[in-house]
Amino acid sequence: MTDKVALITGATGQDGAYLSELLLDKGYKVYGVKRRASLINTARVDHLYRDRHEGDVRFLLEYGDMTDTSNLIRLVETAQPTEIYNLAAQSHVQVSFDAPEYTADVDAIGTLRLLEAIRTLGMTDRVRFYQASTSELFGQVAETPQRETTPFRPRSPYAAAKLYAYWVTVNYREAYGMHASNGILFNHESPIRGETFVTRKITRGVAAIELGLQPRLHLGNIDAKRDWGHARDYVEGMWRILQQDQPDDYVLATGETHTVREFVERAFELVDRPIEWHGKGVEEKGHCRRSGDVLVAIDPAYFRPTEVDLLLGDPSKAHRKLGWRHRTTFDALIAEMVEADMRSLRREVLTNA
Ligand code: NDP
Ligand code: GDR
Repeated sequence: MTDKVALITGATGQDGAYLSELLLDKGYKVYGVKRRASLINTARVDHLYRDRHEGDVRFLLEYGDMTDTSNLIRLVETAQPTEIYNLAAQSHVQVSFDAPEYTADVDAIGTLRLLEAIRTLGMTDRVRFYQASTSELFGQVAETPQRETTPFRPRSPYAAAKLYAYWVTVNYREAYGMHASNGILFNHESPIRGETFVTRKITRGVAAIELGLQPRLHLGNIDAKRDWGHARDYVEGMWRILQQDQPDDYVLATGETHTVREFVERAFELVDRPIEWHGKGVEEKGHCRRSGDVLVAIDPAYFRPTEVDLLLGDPSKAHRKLGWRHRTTFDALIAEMVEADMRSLRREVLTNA
C-alpha cells in the first residue's frame, strides 16, 4: 500500500486530469474532487477510473464543492492526504466579469475554506499544499519578463480573487508553518483545454472550418500576447514544487511570448490555409481572409472590460531550484491541438453520417 496520497480539487479539469495521471504513474493514491452536474462531467478522467470492486483501485472520485465548508472538511478527513493540490476554480477570466461574486467565493474563499479544513483537522504539519496561482496576478505588468518578485496588479475579478488565494496561502505558511506553496503558472494548453479558451477555440475552429462544419471563427483581441506552454509539462512542475524540503512560490513559464494573431496563423498554416489579414484587428475590428473567404472575424463581444495585454514569464528560479523546464514548443503545442481536433471532429462527422 502506498503512503503517498494526493487530494486534487478540480480533478475533472484540464490540469486535474494531467496531474491525476502523473501521480498515478508515480504510485500515488489519488482522491479527485468532482462536482455534481446534471450531465456527467468526468470525460477527462474516465480513462483513469476503475470500478471500486476491482483490486488495487488508486483513483477515487468524491463529490465536493469549494463553496461547501463541511464537505471540504469531510473530504480531507476521508482522504488523509499527504499532498493537496488546489486546482478547482471558476477559471475563465471573461466569465469572472459576469459572475464576480461566485468567482470570489470559489477561487478566493474556497481556498481559505480548504486551508481552514486542514487546520481544523490538526493536519497543518502533515500535509503539503499547492495553490494554483496564475500569471493573471501580474495584470498590468510592472516589468517584463515577470518573475516571482514582480508586483501584482490584477485586471479582472478572477485575478483579484486569485490574489487573495495567493496571499492567504503565503499567510498559512508563515502563521502556521505549513508546507504551502504557490505555483504562478503562465497559460498552459492541451487538446483537453476547455473549448472557450482562445487556443482551443482556435484549433477547434480551424478543424471545423477545414471539415466544412462552420464558415468562420469569431475572436476578440487578437493582439494580446501570452506565454503559452503545454499542461502536461506544467503539472510536473506542480509536483516538483511539493517535493521541495521548503515551501516556496515559483513561476512556471516558457519564457516566450506570442500574440493570439500568431497562434491563429500557425494553426491555419497546419491545414494548408495560409491567411492574410485585412484591417488592424483591435483598432479596426479587422477580418482575416483567404481567397475571398472571411475565416476569422473580430467580434467586440469577446473584448474584456480590462485586458491583460502582455504576459511573458521568467522561469529561471524553477529551472534552478526545481530542475523544471518546459519541453513542448509553441509550434508542437499547436500541432498537437489541431491534429487532435481534426481527429475528433472527423469521428463526429462519421458517427453522425
Ligand atoms: P479548468 O477550468 O479546466 O478546471 C477547473 C476545475 O475546477 C474543474 O474540474 C471544475 O469542475 C472545478 N471547479 C470549478 N468550480 C468548482 C467548485 N465550485 N467546486 C469544485 N470544483 C470546481 O482549469 P485548468 O485545469 O486549466 O486550471 C486549473 C487551475 O489552475 C485553476 O485554478 C486555474 O485558475 C489555474 N490556472 C490555470 C492556468 C491555465 O493556463 N490552464 C494558468 C494558471 C492558473 P468542472 O469540471 O465540473 O467544471
Ligand atoms: P486567459 O486565457 O484569459 O489568458 O486566462 P484565454 O484563452 O481566455 O484568453 C487569452 C487571450 O486571448 C484573447 N482572446 C480571446 N479569449 C477567449 N477566451 N475567447 C476569444 O474569442 C478571444 N479572442 C481573443 C483574450 O482577450 C486574452 O487576451 C487563462 C485561464 O486559463 C486562466 O485560468 C489562467 O489563470 C490564465 O490563462 C493564466
